[in-house]
Amino acid sequence: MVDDDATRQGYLVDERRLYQGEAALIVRPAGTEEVSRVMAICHEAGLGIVPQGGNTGYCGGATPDDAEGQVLVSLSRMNTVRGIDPVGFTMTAEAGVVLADAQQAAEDEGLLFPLSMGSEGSAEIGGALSTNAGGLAVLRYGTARELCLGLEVVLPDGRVLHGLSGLRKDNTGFDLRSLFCGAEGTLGIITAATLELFPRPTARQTAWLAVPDAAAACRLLGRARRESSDQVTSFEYVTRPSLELVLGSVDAVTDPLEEAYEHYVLLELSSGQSEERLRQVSEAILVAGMEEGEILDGVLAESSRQRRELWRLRESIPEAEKHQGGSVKHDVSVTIDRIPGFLEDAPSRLAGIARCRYSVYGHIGDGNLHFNLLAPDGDDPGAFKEEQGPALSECVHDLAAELGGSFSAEHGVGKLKKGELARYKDPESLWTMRAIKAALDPRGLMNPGKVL
Ligand code: 2HG
Ligand code: ZN
Repeated sequence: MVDDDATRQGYLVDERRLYQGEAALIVRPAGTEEVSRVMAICHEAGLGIVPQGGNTGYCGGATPDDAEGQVLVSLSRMNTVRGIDPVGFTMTAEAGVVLADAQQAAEDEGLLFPLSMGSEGSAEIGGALSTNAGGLAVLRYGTARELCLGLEVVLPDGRVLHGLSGLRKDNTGFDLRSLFCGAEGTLGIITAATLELFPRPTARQTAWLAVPDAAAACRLLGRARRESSDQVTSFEYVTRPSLELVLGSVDAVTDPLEEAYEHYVLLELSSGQSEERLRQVSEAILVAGMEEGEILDGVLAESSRQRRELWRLRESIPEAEKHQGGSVKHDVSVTIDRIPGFLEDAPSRLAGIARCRYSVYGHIGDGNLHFNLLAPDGDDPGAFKEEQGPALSECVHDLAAELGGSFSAEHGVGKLKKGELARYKDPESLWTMRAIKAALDPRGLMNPGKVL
């Protein structure tokens, strides 16, 4: 149990400091049996339960609201890797294992756990699965849900669903594991998972490329996938204003190119081939991309240090936005062919609402844009977010919906985007979600006020 006020505070406020919660109790169970006992007691007493992992989420999904009598269950002490199967390429890890530690455990066995994101030093397996986190290598390896082969879940009344399994083929009815991935703790608590591992790539090639526009970036993505036999691991898009935020506020970073361009791509290929072979493949893509006008300029990393520097430019954008007092964040997805249309239409629509600065970047290889809006220079960021944020967000999300896209590609729903879920999700999907929630958690005790 956590009972001193200073430590409690860390659990009661979310990563983005959007929500300040209250909890009657904060408990840190050490194992599944303890989670089960806590859940059974809360169920009996009718107390709401808020599961929490690394508390790095963007939508307030792990923060209790201020309703009285909620119990916050932190999974962080459950941080054991229960085992690695080097033949079946799987890892069974408890919910509180930090992503970076899971990556390290796989690496120690010569394998790869590919779920990777800026917050991997704090984000935990349980939270990543509960929010179906994405990150920087989804294009090649999939989201958290796609990496999950089996789950152990404590149900709202304390019973344990023993679904840990390394089976790749098991067509025996409903896919329960998918149900809990992305449910954000509203159906039960994930306590452990069996996760898919991969061979470690022996070669990596990383390029920072200036491209004429997003349409050219999308064509280049297709080319890179085709010409490398799908060895593209990451294909990240960065616009000049986002790069400038980083160059202006993050230590020890430099623009890799001499000239300034409006649009960039961070391209990474990886394979089990030799470094020379992958280099040849990468160079052939870059030469063809230049000939076809998809690339204007670029550098191919010459060392792992330079690779890390290029990645730092991309990964530091959220931090650079924080230095500006934060942004009105959007995490939208559309099919890749619609990205250029989205980027073309959005500014003209937003111009009618409020003046703003843009920080647009994201996992364009997954059709996922972080379309973030900052206060105009000199304006108060807090007032901008509060006064202009709702109308700007509605406009961005409406446009994504019109293009058949999603208002939340990877950050989930939590508390922040509950209204959007009700607005944009079709009635039949909402009905199905509510029916599942009512069946598993009829008393509405699991993560009250989140998602639905
Ligand atoms: C990223 O891709 C994260 O860097 C954060 O999803 C995005 O801060 C953001 O808007
Ligand atoms: Zn992202």
